Amino acid sequence: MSDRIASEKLRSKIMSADEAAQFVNHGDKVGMSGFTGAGYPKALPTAIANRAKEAHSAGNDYAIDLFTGASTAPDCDGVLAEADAIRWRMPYASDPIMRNKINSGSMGYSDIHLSHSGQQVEEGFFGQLNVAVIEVTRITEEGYIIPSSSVGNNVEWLNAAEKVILEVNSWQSADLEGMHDIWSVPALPNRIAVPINKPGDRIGKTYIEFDTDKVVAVVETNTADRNAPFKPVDDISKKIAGNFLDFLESEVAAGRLSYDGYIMQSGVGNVPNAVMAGLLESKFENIQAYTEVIQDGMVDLIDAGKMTVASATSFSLSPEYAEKMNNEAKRYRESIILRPQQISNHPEVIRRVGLIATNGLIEADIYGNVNSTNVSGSRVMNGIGGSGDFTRNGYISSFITPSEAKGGAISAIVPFASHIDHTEHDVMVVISEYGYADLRGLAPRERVAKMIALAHPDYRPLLEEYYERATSGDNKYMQTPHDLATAFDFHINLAKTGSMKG
Ligand code: 0RQ
Repeated sequence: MSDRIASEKLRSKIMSADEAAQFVNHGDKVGMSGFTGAGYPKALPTAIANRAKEAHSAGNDYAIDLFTGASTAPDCDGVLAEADAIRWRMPYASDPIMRNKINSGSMGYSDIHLSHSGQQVEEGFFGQLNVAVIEVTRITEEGYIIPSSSVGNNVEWLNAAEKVILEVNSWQSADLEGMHDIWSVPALPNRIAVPINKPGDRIGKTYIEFDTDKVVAVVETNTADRNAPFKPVDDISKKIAGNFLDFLESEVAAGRLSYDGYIMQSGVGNVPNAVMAGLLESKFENIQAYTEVIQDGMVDLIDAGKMTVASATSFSLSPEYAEKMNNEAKRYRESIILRPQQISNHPEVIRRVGLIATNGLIEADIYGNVNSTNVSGSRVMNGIGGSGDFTRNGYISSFITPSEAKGGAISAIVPFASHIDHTEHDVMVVISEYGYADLRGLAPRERVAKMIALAHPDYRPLLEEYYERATSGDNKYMQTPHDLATAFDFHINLAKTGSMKG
């Protein structure tokens, strides 16, 4: 038995994952830990998937509604989706099997701002949460928990659920203890200000207190987080990173930023990781992060002495860096803070610290509306995640993207975004390998040439032709000119011919 369970009371609840899964019934709403491949339960998802398969082969219904912090991994979202064990899911998912189920219509998906998700469940927007399944590093003598490699919505799920199942994962470094900062947002109407003024402020406890009488099972595991490796930094990503740095330099030249005053938020993905590699070589020092995920590039910045503090809710590391974090968590906990996602993504704190938000996109239109979620307006990629929390509330919002996807068949700059997550009112700077478009202070028509200059040269004439049409003929309104009859020709071409070029 693991020496990580100090509570006598909870030791008596230790059982196998299959036994624990008997507490999860058809129709239950289940809140699991987990955020971008870190800190998700490793044993219960497979045990629940097996229950579903058995029920289905006996001709019975079995499906749960699944709530998490954000995406998980193949051995959580993947196994559950493959077994058709999920009816509905929130607030973010990136697993390919699950994506297919969602896009084929066999699974429901509510794509929700990550900062909203926990409070909406606690307030009962989705009904009663039945079970919380939470991975932990250690259980204290009082039965309180030390979270593992993510905090996510754990506090909210533990508060809201009727029953709690804990997975104690001895693969997670015991030295993670001390890295977490747990502070709960009081329920309405008793809200108070979140007392964080700087990314490095610690305001809470290193463990989560909850009603331990709700614990029905404790399951022991020893399994790695399944983090995926990042793609190597290619030429296009390097150019995007260079253009992003040019933009930061222009803010320094304008007197709005100093070389030691950059506070970063960075989305997950290959391009954001490349930007961080670019920062390693830059003049920026004492960088701070108030963000939601810590990826390899941030660990490199900490190691190089370029980043002093990183506040987030989770890790999203390659397997190599996850191993490194596990071995050296004691050192890293000096400069890394993991908070509940309601705090890491809190609009009030984001606005106060004055960070520069940088996220990826699927497409942006010539006026600066951004689609982060739905390919051709209807096929979900991952979800909005925290991009809305940071874009809307950051001091400056920026988006980074290659000008094309799928070998040139898709342009990232389109006449009219086919789905809009971040409106022209929120989007300030867009960056591709061809430069950056600073949209601040520009009326919609003044943005067009800057946005078209970000597109691949093959697409620029098509975009110019569209704008010409939008500002001529019967199209007489000039605030945000559109030619509605052809506004989605790029997407229609893609569907018909496999290329937006037609
Ligand atoms: O797919 O690898 O199969 O070719 O999307 O694209 O260029 O590697 O870029 O990793 O930064 O992801 C918007 C998806 C960009 C991401 C998105 C395809 C492309 C490739 C990945 P392949 P890249 P990135 C913090 C903030 C929303 C959530 C968010 C995202 C794959 O940034 O999910 O910002 N953002 N959260 O080919 C079809 C297009 C495409 C396209 C890219 N127009 N059409 N496919 N792709 N553009 C994190 C959290 O909140 C948790």
